[in-house]
Amino acid sequence: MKRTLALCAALLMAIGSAYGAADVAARSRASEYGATSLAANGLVLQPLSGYAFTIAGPAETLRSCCSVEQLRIACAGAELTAADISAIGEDAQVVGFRGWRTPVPLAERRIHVLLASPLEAAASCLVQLEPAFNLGRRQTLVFAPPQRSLAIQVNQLGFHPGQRKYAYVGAWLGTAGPMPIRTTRFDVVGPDDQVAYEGTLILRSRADPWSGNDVWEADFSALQRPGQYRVRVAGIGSSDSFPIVADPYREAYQTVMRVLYHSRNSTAIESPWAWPGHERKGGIRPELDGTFDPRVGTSPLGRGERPDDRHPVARGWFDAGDYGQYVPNAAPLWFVVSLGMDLDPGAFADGDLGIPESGNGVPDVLDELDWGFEWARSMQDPHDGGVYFRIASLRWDDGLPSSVFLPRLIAEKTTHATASFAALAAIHARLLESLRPERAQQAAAAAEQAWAFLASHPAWPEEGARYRNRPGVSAGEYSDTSSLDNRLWAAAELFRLTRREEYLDFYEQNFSRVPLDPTGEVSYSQQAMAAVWAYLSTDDDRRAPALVESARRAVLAGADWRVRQMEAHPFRAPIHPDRALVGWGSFGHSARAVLSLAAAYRLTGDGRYRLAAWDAPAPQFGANPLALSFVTGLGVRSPRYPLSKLSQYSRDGNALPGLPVNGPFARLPTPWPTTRAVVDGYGPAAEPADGYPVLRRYTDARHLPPMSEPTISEVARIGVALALLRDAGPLAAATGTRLQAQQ
Ligand SMILES: [Ca+2]
Ligand SMILES: [Ca+2]
Repeated sequence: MKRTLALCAALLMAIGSAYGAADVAARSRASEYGATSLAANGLVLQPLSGYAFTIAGPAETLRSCCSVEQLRIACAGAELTAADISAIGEDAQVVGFRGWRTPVPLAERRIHVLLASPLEAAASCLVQLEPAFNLGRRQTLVFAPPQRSLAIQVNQLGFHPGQRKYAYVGAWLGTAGPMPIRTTRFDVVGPDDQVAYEGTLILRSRADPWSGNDVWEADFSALQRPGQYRVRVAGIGSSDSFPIVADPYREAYQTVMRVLYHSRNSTAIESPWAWPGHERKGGIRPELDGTFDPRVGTSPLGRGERPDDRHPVARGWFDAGDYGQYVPNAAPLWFVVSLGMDLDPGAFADGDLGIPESGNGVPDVLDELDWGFEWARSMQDPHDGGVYFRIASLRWDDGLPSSVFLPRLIAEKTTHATASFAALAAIHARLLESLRPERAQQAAAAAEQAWAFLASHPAWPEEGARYRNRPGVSAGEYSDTSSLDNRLWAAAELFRLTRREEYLDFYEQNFSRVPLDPTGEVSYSQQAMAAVWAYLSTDDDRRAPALVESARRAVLAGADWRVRQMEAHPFRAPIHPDRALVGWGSFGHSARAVLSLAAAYRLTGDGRYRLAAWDAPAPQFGANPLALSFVTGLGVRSPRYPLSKLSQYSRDGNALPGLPVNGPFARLPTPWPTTRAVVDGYGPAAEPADGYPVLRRYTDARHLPPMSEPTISEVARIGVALALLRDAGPLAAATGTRLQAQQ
C-alpha cells in the first residue's frame, strides 16, 4: 500500500498542478459519452472540494454502493475508517446515447464521498474500488483537493463593473444530500492570487429542492475594478475565471446572432464569414423549394393550387434542428429586433455581425432580417395576399441542406401565418423606411395585402381549433388555437406604420377579447404582448388613454413578475416557482428576461429593472448547479451535442457556436424511447419522480429535443437581450455610486 502511495505521490505532483484543466477534462468526458462509450470502464474521479469527491462510471459496471470496506480510501498514506468518512451517497442519470438510428442510453452512476475533514492542499488520497463493484479488477483513482471546483458557480461571461455580482457555493451528493459548506468566508482573487475582495457567504437555501444543494451566496457587488477574477472558498477551491469588464456580452451577442447567418437557406456559407468548420456549399437545391402539398388547393383558404405545382420559395433561415421553415415561428424575430431598436437603436451597427452585408451602411441585424423577409414574402401568395404556413420536408431532414433530395412541401395558408406575416412585414417596412425606402414600400404593400386577405376570408383553422398535419407528415404543427392575438399584433403594427384608423379600430375593439400573459414570451402562438408593445410605442393622440394604460400595466406586470421570481429563486432565475414547469428553456434561457426588464426600465426609469436585467443572464451562462453555460461555444464549458443538423454534419461534427439549448427539463414528454430512458434513469430512489433535483435534469444529447433543440426565435431573443446589455447602452449607465444608491 505505502509503496503504491509513494509512487503515486510523484505522479500527483504533476496531476495536482494541472487539476484545473483535469476537472474540465473530466467534465467534458462525461458529455462525450454520447459520442464515445462508457464501455471502456472509464471511471472518472471528480473532486468537488477538499473534502468531497465523486466517482462516476457506467451504471452497468459501477454497482450501487456502498460501504467503507468496498471503497478503500487511503489519504496521505493512512487508510480511512468509517469515522473518517461522513457520508457516502449516490445517484444515477442518463448522460448520453450511443448511436443515432437506434440509440442506446448510456447511464452513469455517481458515488459521492464526503470526508470528515478536508485534505491539506498538497495531500491526496488513493481510492481503491474492489472487484465487488463489478469492474472485473481493482481500480485505483486519485483524489486531490481541486484548484477549480464546480461547487462554486458563477456567470462565466463575467460582469459589468456597475452591476450586482453573485456566485453560488454548493454541491449535491445524491442520496447523501447537500455537500455541507464548512466556512462562511470567501474571497475574490486576481490571476496572481492577490485578494481583491473578501466577503461572507450567506445561506440562500438549505437542501434546496431545485438543485439538491445548500445554496450559499457570495455577493461581491462592491468589487468594481476591471480585471480577471476567481471566487475562492477555503477548503473548496476556486470558481471558473471570469472578467469584470465594461462590455461582458460583446462577443456573446455576435456569436449568438451569427447563428442566423449560419442558418440561412439558399446560399453557400463560406469564408471569411463562416466559423471555420461550419462552411457549407449551399442551401436546399432551388428546384426542390417548393411544391404544394396535396391539401393546399382544397383547404378553406386555398384557391385550387394543384398538388405538386411549383411555387418558388427562397432564403430565410432554417427554424431549428431540422430545415423546416415556419412563418409564425419566424415572426417573433421581427418583434425582438424591433423591441431592441426601440430600447437602444445604438446597440445594432453595420459590421457588428461579420456577415456578407457588413459594410453596406445598414445595421447587420436588419440585413439579417431582410434575408428572412425575402423568404417570408415568397411564402405569400401573390394572387390574394394569403400566406402559406410552412415549407418543410415530409420527414425530418438528415445531412446538410444541400443533401436534401426530396421536394419540400408548402403547407396550407392559415389565418395565423397570414396575420403573423402582416405584423412582421409592417415592422420590416418601418425599420427600413429611411435606410431602404423602396424595400420598405414593398414590405408595407405586402403587409396590407395580407391584412386585406384576413378581412375577406374566414378564419382557418377556426378559433379554438388547431392546425393538424395530414397523416404521413412529420413536420412541426406548432399548435396555436387562436389567431386573434396574431391579428391584434398585425393591426397594432400596421397602425404604427400607416397611422390609419381602421387598424387602430381593430386593436381597440378586440383588445379585451385577447387573453394577455405578461409572464410569457412572444412566440409562434402567443403574440398579444407584441401587439401591446406596438400600441404602446405608437405616439398618437387618437389612442384610448385607458388602453395605453392597460398596455403599460401589462409590460410592467411582466417585469415585476420576473423581478419577484428572481428574488425568490435560489439562483435568481426569472422563472415560475412551480419546479414541475421547468422546460423548453424556461431556466436555460434566462437571458431572455432582459427584454421584459429593459422595456419596463424604459417606461419607468426605475433602477430595480435595470439591475435585474443585468442579473438575468447569469443562470444561462454558468451560475447554475451544473456550472454549465447553456449556449454552445460560450463560457468555460458548454453543450457539445445540440440537436442541430448544421452542427452534427459540420466538418468536424462540432457544435455551431451560439446555439441556446433548452437545458434542464423537469418532466420530459415521453412518447420517445430516448426521453423515456432518461426519465427512468434518474435514481436511485428517484420516486416520486420529482425527487431528482430539477436543475440537474439535463443531458447533453441531440436525441432529446426538449433539452437540446435551439430555434431561431430563441437565438434572436437571447441575441437581442445581450445586445441591450452593451457598454454604451441605457442599461449600462450604472456607476458604482448609483448601484449603491439603488440597493
Ligand atoms: Ca450591414
Ligand atoms: Ca395565436
